[in-house]
Amino acid sequence: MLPLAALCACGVVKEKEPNDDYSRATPLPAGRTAQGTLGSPSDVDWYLVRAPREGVLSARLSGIREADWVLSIRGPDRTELKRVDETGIGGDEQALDIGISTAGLYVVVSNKNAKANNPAQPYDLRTSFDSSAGRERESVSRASYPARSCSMAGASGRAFIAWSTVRHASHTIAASRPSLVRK
Ligand SMILES: [Ca+2]
Ligand SMILES: [Ca+2]
Repeated sequence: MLPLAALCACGVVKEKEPNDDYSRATPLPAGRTAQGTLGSPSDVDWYLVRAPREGVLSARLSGIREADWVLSIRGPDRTELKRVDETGIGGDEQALDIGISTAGLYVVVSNKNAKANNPAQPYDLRTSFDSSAGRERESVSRASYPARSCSMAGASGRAFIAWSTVRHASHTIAASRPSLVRK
C-alpha cells in the first residue's frame, strides 16, 4: 500500500528540448506531470517515464487548443505498445492502465495539425502510477471503464465497485483503503 502522497507526487517537470528522439528523452518520474510546448507543428517530445517498482501507468495529454494530439506509449526497446488518437483538434488524449516495470516506458507526444501555431502555450502531460495494481493484473481488463471521481461510496459493496473502476486514477483514495475490499 502506497501512502497517498506517493500517488499524488507534486511538482511539474518541464520538458528539456531537444527531446525529439528517445536518446534525448526528458526524464519523467511516474505519477508526475510534464509541461512542454509545441515549438513547431512537427515538434515531437519524448519522455522517459521511470517507475520505482512494477505497476500500472496512465497518461493524459491536454492544454493546447490548436493541437491535434497523438500519444504513443513505447517500451524500453521503443516498440510501440499503444497509440492513442481518439480526438481531433482541441481534444485531450489519454492512455490508461499500461503495465510498467522498473525499466520504464517512453511516452511520445506529437501533433497532427500542421496549422497549429501556438509555441508559447504549454501542454500538460499528466501521469498516474499505481503500484498496487501490479499485483492484480486482472484489473487491467477494466481499462475501458471510465475514470470516475474518487468519491467514497457509503456501502462497502458500492465502494468496491468505485475502487475497481477508479484505481488507476492518480488520486484513488480507495486504493489506500484495502479494508473496503472485504465483503
Ligand atoms: Ca516541445
Ligand atoms: Ca521536441
